[in-house]
Amino acid sequence: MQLSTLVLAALSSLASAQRTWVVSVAQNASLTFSPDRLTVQPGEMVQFQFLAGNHTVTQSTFDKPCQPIAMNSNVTGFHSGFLPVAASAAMGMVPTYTIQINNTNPLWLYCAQGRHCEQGMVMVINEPANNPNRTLENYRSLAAQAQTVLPGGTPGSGGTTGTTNSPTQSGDAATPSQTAAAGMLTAPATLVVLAAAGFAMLL
Ligand SMILES: [Cu+2]
Repeated sequence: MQLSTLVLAALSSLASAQRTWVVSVAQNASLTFSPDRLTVQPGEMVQFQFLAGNHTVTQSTFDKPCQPIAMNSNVTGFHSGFLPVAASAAMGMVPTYTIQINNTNPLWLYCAQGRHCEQGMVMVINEPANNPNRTLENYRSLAAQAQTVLPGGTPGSGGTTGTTNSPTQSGDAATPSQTAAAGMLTAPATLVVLAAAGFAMLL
């Protein structure tokens, strides 16, 4: 009895740990993350699927969009680096970058390519519910007046890269994570991020 309860608890925690939200990067070659606002529970994964062009997903603070978070805080943050969409597409794959969310702190994210951030290529995970100033709209407005900084250091830090078989529709679908298990890195405590990069097979 107690044992089966334990097993169930273990199974359900496994299931929630594997839940993966998908964000399409540059869908239809647009300068967008889609969706650009996600609410994610601790333990769940977010997989960025790089569909076109040459982009990154990089963490900033709210107050200094378009700059790596390490420039403006003591948080290391994560940065996917540029993922080789064209090279992957030739192999029928889509490059991915996956992070695990460890708490409900907001994560403000931008693309560090060119002036994409200034042009609005930003998003938020776990937008604060009780702070009318810290909204995605305000972050995007600040970004429009910012200057994009490409992080130094090691690309792919803080996450896991890989590929996936087929791009899923962006939005609310939860899909099994194929890359989560392989490359978990511990993240700064305030951030709560594990990430993985990978590739996915195109249909
Ligand atoms: Cu971009």
